[in-house]
Amino acid sequence: MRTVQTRIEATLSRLLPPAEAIPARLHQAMRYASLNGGKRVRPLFAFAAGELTGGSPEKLEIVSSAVELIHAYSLVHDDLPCMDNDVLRRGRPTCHVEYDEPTALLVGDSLQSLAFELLARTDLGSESANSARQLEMVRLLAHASGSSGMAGGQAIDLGAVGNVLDQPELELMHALKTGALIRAAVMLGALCGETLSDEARESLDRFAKRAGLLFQVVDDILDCTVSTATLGKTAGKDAVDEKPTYVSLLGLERAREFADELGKQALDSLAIFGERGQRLIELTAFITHRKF
Ligand code: GRG
Repeated sequence: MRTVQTRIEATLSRLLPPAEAIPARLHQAMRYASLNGGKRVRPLFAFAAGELTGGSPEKLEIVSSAVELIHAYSLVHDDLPCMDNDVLRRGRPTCHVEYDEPTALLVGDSLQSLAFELLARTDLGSESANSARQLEMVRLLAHASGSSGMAGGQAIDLGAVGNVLDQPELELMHALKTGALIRAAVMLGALCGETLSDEARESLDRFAKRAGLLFQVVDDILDCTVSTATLGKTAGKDAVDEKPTYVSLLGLERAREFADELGKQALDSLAIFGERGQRLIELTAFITHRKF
C-alpha cells in the first residue's frame, strides 16, 4: 500500500502545475487540496485491478492520478458552505478556509479538467488500439463523475437532508456518490493491461460495485464511532446534519452485519480470478476493517 501511496504522491506532485506558475495562488491551492493527504484508496483499487491484466505501472499511475484528482475536486466542492460546509479535511483546514471560496471553486474545476487532460496524454497509449482504449477510459471517468455518477449522487444527497430514505434509495445515492468513482478506478486499472473476457469484466464490475458500496457503509459506521482526530474530518456530522445513512437506517449492529455481507459478496465476485485477485482481496479486507 505504501509503495502505491508514495508513487501517487510523487506522480501528482509531478503532474500538477508548479506552485509558482501563474496564477500562483490557484496552483498552490490545487496542490494543497491534492497532495500530502488521503488514503489513496482509489489508486490502490486501480493498481490492484491492474495486476489482474498485467497493466504497466507507468499507465496505472496516470489513470490513478486522474481518478484521485476527480476525488480531490469532489472533496473541495463538497466542503464548501453551499454544500456540506465543513472546515476540516485530512486533518487540515478545508481548501476554502485555507484560501477562499472562489479559489476553492476554481480548484475543483481545474482539478477536474486536469484529470481528463491526463487521460488524453499520448504516453498513455499512442497505437490506434490504445487510442480507442483511451477514449473508453475518458468516457468511463466522465460517466462516473457526472450527473449519472458522483455529481448525481451528491444531488440526491443534498435533496435527502432531513428525509427518511428506504434501503434501495440509500443504496442508489451511495452507489452514485461514492461507488461510481471507486468502480471507475477498478475498471480503469484493468483497462491498463490485457483485454479481459466479457465474463471476467462483468465479474470485476460486480466486485467494484460491491466494494464501492462497502466503502460507504463503513464510512457511515466510522462517522459515528471514531473521533474527529482519527478521521481527520469532522466526526458525527451525518447525525447533526440529519443525513440518511446506513447507521440511521439499520442501526449500528445491522450496518456492521451488512458491511460483512457486502464484503463476502465482493470476494465471491473475485473467484474467477484465482490468485491474481489476491491484491483486491487484501484491499477489500482493508476497506472493511479500516479505522479512518
Ligand atoms: C461535489 C460533485 C461533488 C461530489 C461530492 C465524494 C463526495 C461527493 C462527497 C464527499 C463527502 C463524503 C463524506 C462522502 C462519503 C465517502 C467519501 C467519498 C469519503 C472520503 O473519501 P476517502 O475516505 O478520503 O477516500 P481520503 O481523504 O482518504 O482521500
